Amino acid sequence: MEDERKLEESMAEMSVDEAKEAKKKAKAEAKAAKAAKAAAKAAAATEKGKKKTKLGLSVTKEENFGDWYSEIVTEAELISYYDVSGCYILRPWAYAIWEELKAFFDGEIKKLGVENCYFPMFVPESNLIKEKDHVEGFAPEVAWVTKSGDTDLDVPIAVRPTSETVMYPYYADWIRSHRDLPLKLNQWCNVVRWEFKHPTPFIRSREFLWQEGHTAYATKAEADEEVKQILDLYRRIFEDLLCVPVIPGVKSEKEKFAGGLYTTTVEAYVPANGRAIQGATSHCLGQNFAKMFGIEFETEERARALVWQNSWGFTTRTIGVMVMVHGDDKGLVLPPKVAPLQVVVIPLPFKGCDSSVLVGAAEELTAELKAAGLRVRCDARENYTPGWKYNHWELKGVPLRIELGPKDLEQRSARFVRRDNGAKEDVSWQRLVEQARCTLEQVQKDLLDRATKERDQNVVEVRNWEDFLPALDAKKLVLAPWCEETAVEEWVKANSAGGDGAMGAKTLCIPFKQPALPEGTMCFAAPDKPAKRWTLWGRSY
Ligand code: 86X
Repeated sequence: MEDERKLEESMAEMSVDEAKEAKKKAKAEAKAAKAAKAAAKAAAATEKGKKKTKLGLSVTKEENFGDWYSEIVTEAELISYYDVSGCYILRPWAYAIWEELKAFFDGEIKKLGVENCYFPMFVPESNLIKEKDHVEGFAPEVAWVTKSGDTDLDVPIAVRPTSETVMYPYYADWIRSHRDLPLKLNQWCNVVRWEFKHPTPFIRSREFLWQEGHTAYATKAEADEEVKQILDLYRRIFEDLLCVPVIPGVKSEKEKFAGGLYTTTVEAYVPANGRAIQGATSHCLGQNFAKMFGIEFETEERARALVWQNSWGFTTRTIGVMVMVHGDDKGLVLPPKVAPLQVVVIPLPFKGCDSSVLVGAAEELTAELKAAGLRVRCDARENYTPGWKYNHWELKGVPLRIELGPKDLEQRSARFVRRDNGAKEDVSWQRLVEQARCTLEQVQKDLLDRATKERDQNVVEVRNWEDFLPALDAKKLVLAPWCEETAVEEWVKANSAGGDGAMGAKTLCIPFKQPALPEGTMCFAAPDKPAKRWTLWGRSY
């Protein structure tokens, strides 16, 4: 009540627009706080539910996907909620996955000649403003430092929401001649965007980790080539590492990064709620930023020219997408290539059997797998039962469990149990390493295959408006011939928002892989306009 009154008072001194903005912000803050409370409540309910059922999760993925997700990310010890709404602690289990993604991408961009660097996280007010068009729409999301102790700073300093305005003044300085090109820099860092939409761990947080690549070339052709190469690395992060199929394509004019020339993207699908999610983006910025920041060079012919620039990024959101796609009612299901632990070995002591021999053998097998380069742990803890350990490591998503009981010991074999499908197999010690490798490879392949089948079943081709909404409401992504007019895109969005609060559909991308488009095909949403290309639509994050 008191807060509300204060807000009203201070609003009296603002312009109408400012007051509107402040009111919107306060409302959104209240909403975010409410969401955080709900999450905490869900976590408390989990505690209760678990005690009753003794199972890891208190809701199924199908029953309540939102609660399932909140629970799984905390119960599997990926994240902890933090006291600032929209900010999360990345615990070692999540950070180790991030490190795997990072190692892959970092190695690949180095092969392309990209160098790593680090720029400050603070943006002077004057730099941020230089770049008006690009910043304008984002302004409400920028976080500012205005004080040190209780003294106001002379000039407020922004916290980077992305680093174009931090880096490009220096590009203008460093680039003089065609001999200084190409310039290819990348940084691994955190960024802050003070979003007011409902926050979700990994998927939408106010601070997140990412890499941002910023490159400059003498020619558009070189820039175009790199945009594609980077997008393909993003595709590989999703498909080859996270086992999540993606659709690569180009964004519509409405959905592209406004400061750039064109935006390419990889788009993923979350079957549980039928929503699409942008996986990563690779932009060709054209010469827009070069003009704004004066990034010019002298050509071989001694002429002045503007550089062609790209920027590209992927974030910790990738982890959230993987959790949503593969997780099940027992917990996480981790693809072997990114799993912090790929194998857990569990000795099964039995009454009347010498457990020290059993544990010794389990530890030997563990050492052998480790020596072969696998990420393995032997869980021989005596204060937990085997059943508890099964649940625990299933919740954490470890791809392969190896059980060793007295019978196995006798037969010099071990029991393999796959996390993804529960398949069991007895393997002789002689073939242990070979079989473990082979099983993990099979899991990696099967996860992508299954997710691809499911995704493919949920992308439908639609040729007219009548079929569009029913497909969306059946949780599909829709591929439809479109005239590529922004007004039609806006009309579709407005007319696909459900009465039940379902959001409107957006264009996700114009896929590079296009079905045939017969001459004379009309736009699905504007039947008087010729269609230009098949476009992917969906309700999205
Ligand atoms: C767009 C563009 C681009 C480098 C990437 O997508 C990959 C890595 N950057 C980022 N974007 C903004 O430019 C932006 C700017 C401000 Cl001021 C903001 F508050 C939020 C933003 N969000 C996205």
